[in-house]
Amino acid sequence: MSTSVIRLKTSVQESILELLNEQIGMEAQSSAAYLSMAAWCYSQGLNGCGAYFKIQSGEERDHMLKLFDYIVDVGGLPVSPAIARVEKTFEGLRDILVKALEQEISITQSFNRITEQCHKAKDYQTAKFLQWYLDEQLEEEQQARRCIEIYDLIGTEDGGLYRIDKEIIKLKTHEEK
Ligand code: OFO
Repeated sequence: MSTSVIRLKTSVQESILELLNEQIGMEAQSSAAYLSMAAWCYSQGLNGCGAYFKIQSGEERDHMLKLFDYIVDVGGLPVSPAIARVEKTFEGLRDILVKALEQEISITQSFNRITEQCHKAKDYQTAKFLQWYLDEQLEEEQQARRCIEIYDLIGTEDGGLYRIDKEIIKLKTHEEK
């Protein structure tokens, strides 16, 4: 007689699992978008920003895997997400920095929505898990805003882009604060 492996019932509602899986897709898309931003920066000689976005891309993948692991832990089935095409050309570094901030804001809004649904479903365990992401988003939005401030404060006159590039990577190496 063959044995089949079945997943036991989970306390996390199917609708919440679906939202978490959608978030996996969002984190993967974010990771891909940041990698594309890194590629563009490197192509412009902006190696500090290239490194900044490459690190950010890795962080987004980590966020994705943390969600993946949680779904496994609660007995659900996580997805391996499909990635939509990402933008490859940008108007300039400031355009990228603004897009990065907008991306982070939409991710924060998404986590707020999922957390709200968890509260409605009385799924306090998942809501507690999501608190880590909300804390992380506070930091990520702050960092994305700081990049734009650095850009605007230094300006692009007199080799400013070179200095902006040097300052932005410091946000990841924690030399700036
Ligand atoms: Fe994972 O979104 Fe930024 O963080």
